[in-house]
Amino acid sequence: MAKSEMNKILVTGATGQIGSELTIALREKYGNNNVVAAGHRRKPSEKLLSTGPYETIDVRDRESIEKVVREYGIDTIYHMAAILSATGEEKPLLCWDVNINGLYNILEIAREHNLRVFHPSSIAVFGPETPKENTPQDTILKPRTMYGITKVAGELLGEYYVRKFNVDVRGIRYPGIISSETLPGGGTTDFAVEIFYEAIKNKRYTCFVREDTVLPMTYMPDCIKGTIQLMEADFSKLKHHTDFNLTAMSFSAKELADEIKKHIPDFVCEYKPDFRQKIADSWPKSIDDSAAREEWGWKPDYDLEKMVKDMIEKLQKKHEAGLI
Ligand code: AKB
Repeated sequence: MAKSEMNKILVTGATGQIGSELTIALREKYGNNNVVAAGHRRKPSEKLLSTGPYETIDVRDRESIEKVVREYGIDTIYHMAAILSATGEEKPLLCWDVNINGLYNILEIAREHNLRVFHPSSIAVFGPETPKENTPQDTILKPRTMYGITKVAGELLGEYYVRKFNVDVRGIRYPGIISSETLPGGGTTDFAVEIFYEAIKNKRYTCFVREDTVLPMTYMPDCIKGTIQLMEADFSKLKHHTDFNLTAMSFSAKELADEIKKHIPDFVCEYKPDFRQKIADSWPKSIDDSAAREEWGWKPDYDLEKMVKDMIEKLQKKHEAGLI
């Protein structure tokens, strides 16, 4: 499909951490009425409701998706609805149901209606046997979490639809995403967002991973930029489709706390690892994203220092306004 024809977008998981900001960015780019936000359980924000159409969709219910696709003449789906790693370990069957059956419904609808699909993958596709430093694009995928298993299966299923049915499916292996608009929920990298809210509100945070836990991360403006950039890339030039490695920075929990302390000197961070430590330990510390750089021009703008400064400025304003 030519770029100019892409103008009716559906975002599932639009009330989530990434979906909420992606929807607004897509509305700004393609026009408010051309981007339908769809949520399920979380309450949509005022901003989401006031800037364009909103629908309730359970991605496990194919009819509920198809109805919206027909009603709005959708041609592109950003399928952001998912159960993340930590919730996935607590509710593995729900994780399989939402992540796999939900994706299957989206792909089948895409095949029948000739739609384009963005489906996020994650660093959770990697496991303990994967090289941890500068993790290659094409490497061992033996995750130990149900979330990781659904993401590997999702990458493969998406690629199957590309090859077998000629469906345009693309995806990025998101690292931890740090953002100031909507709190994440149920992920292992959530500590890297929560720490900011607690530092600003209470000057204290109890972190659920050890201080030496290093993970790859990206700031939301880069995440949004990269996602839209991949979807605008020339499909025929892509060698990979559904599984692009992507990163902007890597740091330990302590390095993050120390950077925050530069802005909030009396901030105190304690470390009390829980079950999420094991998940974090099975993931890479740093990522080789050269395929994304070469195939569609990925280049992040934010490093640790710049991201922390921006996060603190944004959240401090929200705090002063009584919003957090
Ligand atoms: C999680 O922690 O589960 C997610 C992810 C890295 O996919 N943020």
